[in-house]
Amino acid sequence: MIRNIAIIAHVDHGKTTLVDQMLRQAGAFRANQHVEERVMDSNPLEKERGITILAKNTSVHWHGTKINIVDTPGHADFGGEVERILRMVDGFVLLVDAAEGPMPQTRFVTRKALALGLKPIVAINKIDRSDAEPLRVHDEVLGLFIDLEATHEQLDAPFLYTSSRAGTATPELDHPGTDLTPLFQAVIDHIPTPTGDPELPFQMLVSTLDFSSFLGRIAIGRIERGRVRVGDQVSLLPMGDPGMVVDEPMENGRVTKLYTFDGLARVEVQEASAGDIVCLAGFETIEIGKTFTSIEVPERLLGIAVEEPTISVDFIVNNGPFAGRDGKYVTSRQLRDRLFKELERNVALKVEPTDSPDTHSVSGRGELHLGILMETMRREGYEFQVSRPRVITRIGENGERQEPYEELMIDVPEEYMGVVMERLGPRRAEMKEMRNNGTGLVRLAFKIPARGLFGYRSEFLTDTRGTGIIHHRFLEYGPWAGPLAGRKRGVLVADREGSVVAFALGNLQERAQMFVAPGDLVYEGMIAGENSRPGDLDVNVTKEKKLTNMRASGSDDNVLLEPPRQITLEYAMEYIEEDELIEVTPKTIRLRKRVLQVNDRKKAARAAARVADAS
Ligand SMILES: Nc1nc2c(ncn2[C@@H]2O[C@H](COP(=O)(O)OP(=O)(O)OP(=O)(O)O)[C@@H](O)[C@H]2O)c(=O)[nH]1
Ligand SMILES: [Mg+2]
Repeated sequence: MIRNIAIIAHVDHGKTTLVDQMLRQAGAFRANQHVEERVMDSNPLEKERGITILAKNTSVHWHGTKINIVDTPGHADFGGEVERILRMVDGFVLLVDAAEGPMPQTRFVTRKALALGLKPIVAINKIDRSDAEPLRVHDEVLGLFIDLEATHEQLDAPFLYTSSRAGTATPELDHPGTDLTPLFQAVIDHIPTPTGDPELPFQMLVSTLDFSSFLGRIAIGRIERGRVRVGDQVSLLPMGDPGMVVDEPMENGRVTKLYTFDGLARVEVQEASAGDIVCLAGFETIEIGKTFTSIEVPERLLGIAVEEPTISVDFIVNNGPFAGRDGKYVTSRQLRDRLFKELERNVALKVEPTDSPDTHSVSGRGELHLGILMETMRREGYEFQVSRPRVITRIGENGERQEPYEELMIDVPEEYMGVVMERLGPRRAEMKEMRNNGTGLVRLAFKIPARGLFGYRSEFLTDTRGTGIIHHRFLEYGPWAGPLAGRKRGVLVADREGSVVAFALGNLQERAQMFVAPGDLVYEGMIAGENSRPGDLDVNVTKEKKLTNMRASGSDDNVLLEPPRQITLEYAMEYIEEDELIEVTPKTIRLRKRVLQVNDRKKAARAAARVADAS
């Protein structure tokens, strides 16, 4: 007996924590086994950031039934991944935070899951929160289901009130849950058993990919029908319309390895049959959306469309003065090879060469998607530079230029509503909804060009003193919104190479927020801080105090310095302008001007002014 479920939700609503508890309560761990919190977030970046990046499979046994579980990422950039894995399950557990209620990503993943005809179980989660309003959220989820045209059967979904953290579920708030038994029972009772007939010819859709240096590409999916054994000859069909495939080139080969999921482990098996989720290796041309079949009956399943990227950046070889000091891999060849290798698993990514062999255009689903790639590469020892992100425009049906729009949702204390609206106006945000829940918090929903959001997050956090919550996700393509104002403040640019001196910063910090600290190395053209006014300033951050007697540099003063602003990759991507670059190395992230020499920049500015005057 098998059940296949996906756990879906908006970011942070508690999916991975719930899977932890399901594993624990179903006895997936040995009694004395030490297990880390949110064990499914197994890659180091996931642990560090506390978010799920890749969907992952696991399984538990509950009273004789095997439940395959797919934990999914909640961040909007990875929505495509959720959509793909939904093809290997028969039902889903939708988690909704009992205080936040349905959020943009809740709507997105729920729409996809309902449209596939999957059976839902709703878990109103985090009911232990002091601001939880489970009954209100219950109604909101029902409203969402109706809005998304759920079928009668889907509307009949069991609703549970849960705390992932405590590991409890209950169908009735008056009777607090003690464990997850009601959830397991709901899965057994309401999620259908996979219907595929094991006696029919083998057929399986590749829903996700994995890669191992030992086995090469590994396909993960649910066996639609039939059975498969290690050593079997099977066909991997090319992409195309569903139905019988005749006269198309396909890869016929032998299955070399088969695994199923069992708790945190993958277990090697000799045979698997309809309904189970397996990993299958042995084929070179495995791709998401392709169908495996028996040789005799090459019948293709409906494929999976991979979502189109919406933003792109240039990855450029590091040509700054400090190039090669930190990194192991710095040449254009190494950069190129690494970027193309990424395409094996990162299916929503695009890499394109440009006119310059030093530059590749890399496109993805958002800043987090691209930021994770950059972070991963720098940890592997790569060094490179990144341009300001551009939105990917397209041409509409009537030949008009279109750009991506985002759905933006903001929760703020009432007193900050004014400043939010004031900032978003010039960014071309259009308000769609405003709701005051009476507790002093306001929820605002906007539609805004993706471009308009660049750089807004950090402004928002400052404006609302960290009390606000902001979420956005891709909505649709719409008309080009015209020019948008760039960064309001200029930057301080180092005018020479050297080591940063406290004395110099002491003099500058009145009118600037620094990005560097005493002792840091800077070069001419590197950005050292933010000017509190518009316009860039060339400054000497290596300037020593005139010494009257011998003192060591750097420690020559008792100036009290504000700590420098921490520059993260995502922050940098939002921050920089077109004439600037991010220099990424394993040890540091620096911002710089594209043109490094002060004089060259001045010349370029004069030339630009002349062009502007003439037009
Ligand atoms: N109060 C409370 N906090 C919870 C509960 N479940 C999870 N959390 C907290 O919410 C945060 C996010 O939990 P995760 O399990 O990582 O959420 P997620 O849905 O997997 O997040 P993504 O995978 O990034 O979308 C963590 O800090 C958890 O400790 C709960 O039932 N109650
Ligand atoms: Mg998670």
